Amino acid sequence: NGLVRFLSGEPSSLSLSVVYQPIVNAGNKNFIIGAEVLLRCRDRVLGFVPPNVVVDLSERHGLGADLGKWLFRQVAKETSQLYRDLGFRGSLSINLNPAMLSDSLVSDVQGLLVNEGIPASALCMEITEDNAALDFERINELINELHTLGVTFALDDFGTGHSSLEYVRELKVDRLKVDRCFVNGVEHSEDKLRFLGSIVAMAEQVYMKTVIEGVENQAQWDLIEKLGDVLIQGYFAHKPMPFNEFMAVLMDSA
Ligand code: G
Ligand code: G
Ligand code: MN
Ligand code: NA
Repeated sequence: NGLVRFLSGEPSSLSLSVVYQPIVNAGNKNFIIGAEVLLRCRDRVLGFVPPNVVVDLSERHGLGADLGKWLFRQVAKETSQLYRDLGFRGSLSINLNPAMLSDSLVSDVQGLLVNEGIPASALCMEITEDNAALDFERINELINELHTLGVTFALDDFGTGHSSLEYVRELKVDRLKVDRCFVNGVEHSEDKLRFLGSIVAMAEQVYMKTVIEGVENQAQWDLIEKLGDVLIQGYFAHKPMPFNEFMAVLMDSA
């Protein structure tokens, strides 16, 4: 099928690319600390295909590792350009699919860092319950090994079925990404705001940095800014954008 051909570099009806969504400081919207890398998939016949569909498909057909390698290569090339040409010093967050959380993750990452000449601190790995799959001991070993290099980790989709409190307690991650369902409507609900505030407070207690996702307007921003030293990722700051646009935004904010 198209995915197989694309990943092996042959002509294909499916084409993959990545976009970048900046992550900023709540206290200063112009301070871009990094970006999340998001997969975009287009089929000549079907048009836009949701990234999670392509990720699931690749997992089911044993192509998850190939997709991961493609993603890593893409991100490493572009990250090295940001570091070299723009003096960017932030981090790029990559969503790991289950097949990427394998024993070859550490050597794959090491290879990339050496080949592209980027520091390990330029990479953050986002994981969810789906890919951590309860083998906390094994995942923590991988996290430890990558921490030794300087790579950081984020627990994604926190608060949904994809990432629960147990995962926060067990996994040695650096960032907590609060799912956007907690932000949705927060400007109309004292209850929601208290909930969000308590998540931020909990993360602080266990030395994790919080990323609040899905901030879409000024009212939400103003409330969240007061919750503490948090990071924000959402349409109100920036939508996901192609690499060239991301470079331009970084240059504007520098
Ligand atoms: O960008 P968008 O809102 O369309 O993403 C939809 C879903 O697809 C999100 O849950 C996101 O985490 C997931 N996704 C996007 N890009 C990637 C990727 O590169 N790898 C994996 N595993 N998931 C991704
Ligand atoms: O599951 P994950 O957190 O990896 O996916 C992030 C997804 O959320 C991205 O696909 C991105 O397109 C989407 N997203 C980012 N910011 C916003 C926002 O402010 N509002 C909404 N509705 N979606 C967002
Ligand atoms: Mn994510
Ligand atoms: Na998320």
